[in-house]
Amino acid sequence: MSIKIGVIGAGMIGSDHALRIKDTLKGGVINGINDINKENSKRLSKELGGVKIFEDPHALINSSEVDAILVCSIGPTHEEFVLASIAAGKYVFCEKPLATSAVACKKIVDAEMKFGKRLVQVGFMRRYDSGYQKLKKAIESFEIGDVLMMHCAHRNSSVPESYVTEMAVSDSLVHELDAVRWLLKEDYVSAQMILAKKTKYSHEKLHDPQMLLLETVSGVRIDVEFFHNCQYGYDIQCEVVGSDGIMTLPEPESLVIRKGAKKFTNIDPDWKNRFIDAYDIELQEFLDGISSENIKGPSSWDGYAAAMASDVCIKAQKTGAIEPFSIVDIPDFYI
Ligand code: ISE
Repeated sequence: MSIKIGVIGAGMIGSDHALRIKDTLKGGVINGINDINKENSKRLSKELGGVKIFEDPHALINSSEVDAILVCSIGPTHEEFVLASIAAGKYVFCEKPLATSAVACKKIVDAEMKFGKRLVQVGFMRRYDSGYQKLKKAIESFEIGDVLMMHCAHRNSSVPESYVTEMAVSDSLVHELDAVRWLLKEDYVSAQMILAKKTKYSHEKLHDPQMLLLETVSGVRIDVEFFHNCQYGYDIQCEVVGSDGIMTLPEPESLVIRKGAKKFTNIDPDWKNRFIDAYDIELQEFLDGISSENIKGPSSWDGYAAAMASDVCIKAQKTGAIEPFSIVDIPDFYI
């Protein structure tokens, strides 16, 4: 029997997820949607063949017509909707960030532990990307010896005026903060943020580009360039430097074109396409986790760890100093 899903947030990623459940994945059916923007709800309802629109997100969460919730609304709303889903005893897939502060994520962790079983999966889809998985496997088998450093880049062609300096961390950099911690199986001890020379393509409220320098418990150093108006496309880079060699995240497959005295490959400007397979796999795993009552994907604790890291990075943005992390032990519940 199909799992009945309610989707909160019918914008870009919410619509994509709903349509992949309808058209590509197995075991789920969208039974209700909600969006603060009525036009979005109407459009998505139509694309899904007339799915019921709920005016009130809490009515959707508590409806007997849905078994599980996808939270795809804007970041500041996540805490409220994830907590309400846990209170209703419903499985919930929450897009990143789990919440916009570590304090809010900790409330989710506490509520889930109190409930007594994992209900939450966080949308850190890079963990499902085949390139990142190859890197992880190679790191774990010491293919290049001990990891010493990593160089990462996260570039968007452009972002809207609503995208401000802090969001560059909580909305974008949060992917690296999770992916690097997952790849290395280590927490961070310090972060320093460097605001680079500002591009002429950025707007007043976004300092762009920026650089982050992280250090892990064992002393691995990671630099991340994040650049939100790079103009040329959506580009994610990750190079791992080890004691015995270097490994690079594979580029997405792309035709090599020879034309007009040039040889080139295209770079997709849309971030939704870069990890399209990973999105499919993470959501299928969520549906399968519900069926087997065993949610295995990125947990509330992972969302909390990423939010603690985001908070430190946002502080470091303001102070320009090397900011320390507090080390928090992971509860057995999440091991
Ligand atoms: C966007 O909001 C995302 O969610 C993407 O995953 C991220 O890589 C991008 O930088 C954000 O703008």
